[in-house]
Amino acid sequence: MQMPLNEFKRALAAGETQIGLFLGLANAYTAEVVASTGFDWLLIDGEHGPNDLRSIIEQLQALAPSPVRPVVRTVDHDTARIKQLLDGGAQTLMVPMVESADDAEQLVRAMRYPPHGVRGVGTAMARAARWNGVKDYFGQADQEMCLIVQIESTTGLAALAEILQVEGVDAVFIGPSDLAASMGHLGNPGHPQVKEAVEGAIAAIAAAGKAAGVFSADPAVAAAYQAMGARFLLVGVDALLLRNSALALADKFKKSGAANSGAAY
Ligand code: 3PY
Ligand code: MG
Repeated sequence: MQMPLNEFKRALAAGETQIGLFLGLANAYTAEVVASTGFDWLLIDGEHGPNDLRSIIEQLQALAPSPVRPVVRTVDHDTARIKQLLDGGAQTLMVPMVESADDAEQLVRAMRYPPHGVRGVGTAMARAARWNGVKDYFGQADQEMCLIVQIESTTGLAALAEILQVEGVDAVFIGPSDLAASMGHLGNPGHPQVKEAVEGAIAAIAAAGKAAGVFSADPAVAAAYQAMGARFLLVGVDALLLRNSALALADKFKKSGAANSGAAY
């Protein structure tokens, strides 16, 4: 069996724009529904979504037959949990709250086998290697890994220039909600100071030749970030799409209230 190629990494390297959606409902069935809707990538959210290793792997399995590119957001920086996700078949990880070049370097090492990193070896148990069925897995695994670090605090923002120098960081995603909180604007990612910080970060990331990503559930804001150079965007959340559609339909008959804007997630 051939090594599965990381098409998301290739698309980012080629400068292609990738439009994506958060999967926060944490199950394979709804992931499969969304996979049929035309998004370029889907973020299986292991940070805030109620996921565990098994539910993440089930979603990767559900998405595998579709051309949509899966990305998994980790709950934290833990090397052992990262190893389990990689063994489960995740090739692109988005890691929250990266605040220094040291953080980023440790994550690069977690995703690579020795001598370039510290990833443990256990391919007989690993879906990633199709249980030793992938030819030359060890020769190809590192190069198919894609690391997206999240900048979402004032500390991370201050360290952005040095984080961008770390070899092995493929892309940088700005988290406006946590960034807003860290700037004293909790719940207001659309605050002008936050938007200005996001715009500055997008420009710095693009100038360093890396792919910049960002989230906004407000289509006008997402389009503006795209126009400024963001190359991979999250433009909504599955749970909010379901809730807002249900609210709107119920409202049509019961006049119960307005849909949630989804500005803060
Ligand atoms: C944030 O906004 O804090 C995120 O992590 C996602 O955009
Ligand atoms: Mg965040």
